[in-house]
Amino acid sequence: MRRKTLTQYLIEQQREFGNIPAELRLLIEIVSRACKTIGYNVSKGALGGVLGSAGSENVQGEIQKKLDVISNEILLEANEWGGHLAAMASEEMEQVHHIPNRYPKGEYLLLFDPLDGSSNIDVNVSIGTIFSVLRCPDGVCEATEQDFLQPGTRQVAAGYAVYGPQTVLVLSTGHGVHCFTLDREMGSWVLTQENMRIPEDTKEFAINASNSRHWYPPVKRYVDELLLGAEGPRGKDFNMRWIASMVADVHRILTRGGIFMYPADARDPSKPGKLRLMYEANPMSFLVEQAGGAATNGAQRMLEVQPTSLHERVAVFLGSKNEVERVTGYHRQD
Ligand code: AHM
Ligand code: MG
Repeated sequence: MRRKTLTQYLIEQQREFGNIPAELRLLIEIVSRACKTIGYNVSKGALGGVLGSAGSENVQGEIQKKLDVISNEILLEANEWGGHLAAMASEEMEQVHHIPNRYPKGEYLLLFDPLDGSSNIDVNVSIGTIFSVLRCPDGVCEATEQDFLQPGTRQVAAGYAVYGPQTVLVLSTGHGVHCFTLDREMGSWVLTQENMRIPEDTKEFAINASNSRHWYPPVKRYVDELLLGAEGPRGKDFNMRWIASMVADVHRILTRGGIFMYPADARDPSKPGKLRLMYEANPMSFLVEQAGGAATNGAQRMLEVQPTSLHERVAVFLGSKNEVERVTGYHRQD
């Protein structure tokens, strides 16, 4: 059987269904090519001298790894010249990145976490890239942070790449979620799973339990009930997985279901959770909803949260619908 490549898939969508404008197709092709380059660098590891710290801090005050910096550069360079973007924003840059004047500008805004799961880089555990695409508001010549602050419902595309045992690209343009596997010999992304679906029920959950003493009561209640298993109110045993790379945890959930949680906790009430709304929570929530799952911040649908700043953090509950609704419901009762 001859499988479809990403290029064929995109052209088909554009031609037959009119789903993907040409400029968006170019954008996705360029991002996917950049992910290929990042994946190549990741796979070199110590041989490519890419492991370890870059000796700098990002806007979040986190020490940047060399691969954080390299991946950010790869995405910036790949996307500057195509004429498809109005501006970019990244976890690794405090300010909006403008398209240099020597290049034409386009109608889209691209946000990314260039290398997600940084703590796993040096230990050879799956890591990835997350991206989100918005339309630049009409009439804007020089996009500012304000232009990016659109709720997740406005995303026109979102996706991630996982650099793991296989390199995969998972993508949605609002018409289902599709998975492409990198054929390393051919250098092409090949469609390997169409219309990924998340089952509504699950027996698997993902949370960093080392923070449990800081959790607020709704999360504590929910996890305690899962841990009681068949003897508790849920009447069934649950299994736990935590990879500490959101891309890998979400990929598992898109593949076989589950719930992923990174809640806000009592450590620092000014920090609502760890993950960032605009380039982690929103693109992942878009994919999860497109696959039939649910995503909230504990209080409301994630995609309806109105962002107030580029790097704001948010509590995240996403995955199998019935579990996300249950834990969100516990927050409402609190
Ligand atoms: P990063 O973007 O700096 O890598 O941080 C985000 C990552 C997520 O991929 C993952 O779910 C989480 O941080 C793990 O956090 P922790 O180390 O607290 O378990
Ligand atoms: Mg991240």
